[in-house]
Amino acid sequence: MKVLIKNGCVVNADSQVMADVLVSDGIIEQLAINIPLPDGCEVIDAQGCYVMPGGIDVHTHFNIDVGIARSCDDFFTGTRAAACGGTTTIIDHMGFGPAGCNLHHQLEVYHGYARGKAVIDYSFHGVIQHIDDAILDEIPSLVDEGISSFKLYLTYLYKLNDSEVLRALQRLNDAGALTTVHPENDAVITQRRADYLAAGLTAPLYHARSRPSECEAEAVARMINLARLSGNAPLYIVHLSNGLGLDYLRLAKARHQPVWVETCPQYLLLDERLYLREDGLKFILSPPLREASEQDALWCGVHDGSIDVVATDHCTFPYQQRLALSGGDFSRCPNGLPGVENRLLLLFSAGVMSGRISPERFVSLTSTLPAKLFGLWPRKGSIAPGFDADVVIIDPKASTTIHHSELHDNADYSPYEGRVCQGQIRHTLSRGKTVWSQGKFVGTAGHGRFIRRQPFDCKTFNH
Ligand code: DUC
Ligand code: ZN
Ligand code: ZN
Ligand code: ZN
Repeated sequence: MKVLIKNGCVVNADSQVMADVLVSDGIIEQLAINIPLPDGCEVIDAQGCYVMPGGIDVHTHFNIDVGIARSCDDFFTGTRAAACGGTTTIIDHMGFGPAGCNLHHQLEVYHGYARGKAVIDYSFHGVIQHIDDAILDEIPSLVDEGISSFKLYLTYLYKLNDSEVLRALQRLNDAGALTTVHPENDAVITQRRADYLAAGLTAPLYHARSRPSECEAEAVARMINLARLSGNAPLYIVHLSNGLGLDYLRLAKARHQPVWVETCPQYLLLDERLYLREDGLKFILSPPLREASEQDALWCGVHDGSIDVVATDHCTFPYQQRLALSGGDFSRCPNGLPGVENRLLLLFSAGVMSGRISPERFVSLTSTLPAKLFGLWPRKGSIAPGFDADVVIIDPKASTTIHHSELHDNADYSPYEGRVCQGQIRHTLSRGKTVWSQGKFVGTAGHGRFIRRQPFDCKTFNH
């Protein structure tokens, strides 16, 4: 089966050329000017559009049980929404199992969640929910099974203490895995939340007040130092929301430490004044939305290269469920925002179309660097011969207004409702198969495959 994408501007992380792209059996076969049309070949006209590597969203939480609720996008609705927004691979976080649950069991459960349901390709991050010899001994065989990154939490029920973090960093590094971390200082949160609740201050704004920027930045700096003490273990900071944390990361990068950092559209585009709205519960996530000035600091990092990846942290709890569970009390509201369908368009509009970043940098942030960091390279993350034909076609001249009624996730709202974006996701191909075209989802459950990821390799980077 062949597909020819004609007349587009093909963008990779390091180049931009006017060229046609020939796809054969799901793989990119050729990239050249004026490729002759083979017999029986499907043609996609990309005149006036960017042809880019499909998005890779390395931060989702489908189906996750957070104790008080389960996120309501599963591997069908979650990957369907991703596909409609131009994302062709997701890496989901395996949820917490029961106390004492082992990593292999977690993996088996997640294969069961995704198999036959996913519309696009997928993988999982391991989650280290407690530390003992048995868990640490399991890590190498999970890496062999294609799970080459593991998340540590410094807060929530499964938080690790510093000595546990040191043990995990060491073993993950030895096994060729990348450590990722949710950095927030749990003691600060516990103290402040108790103080606000005791004073009867339960409105959504106090969610943000109970987890200030310093609480996140302190944990970022601590993790940088613990990684350095663990044989310079590679470290990936998820969902950075503030400039102070970014300054600590810049310092570590200047000292050639192997650290990388992700931010998310919500931290670039939304701010804490939303907590004052009557529907402020819609915006409860952790870390919380910050003061508007933090957005400038993050955009600066997106522009100057000190922020490496933009992912979503997609984690869907409907507004009606938030209201019912919390009764308006932030401390009883499940945390997380939906957004997997809007990541590319939001960053394209506010980044590329507003002149803050180049199309090449957009590709690096949304696809190429995620592929390299998380062991999907050299199979995904570029439009080049031999790579999977995961492609998104974006029309920069059309505009899109975000309305939840037109999205494909299982939420009952969008945090970006009514936002006008310059650009439109015209077409998404997953391994050569059209999954989104001209405003219609045309993918199928079960087309998506589990991708066995390569071990982390520091030599891919200039550290
Ligand atoms: N933060 C959220 O808001 N939701 C999911 C997990 C997380 O770290
Ligand atoms: Zn288990
Ligand atoms: Zn997190
Ligand atoms: Zn998360």
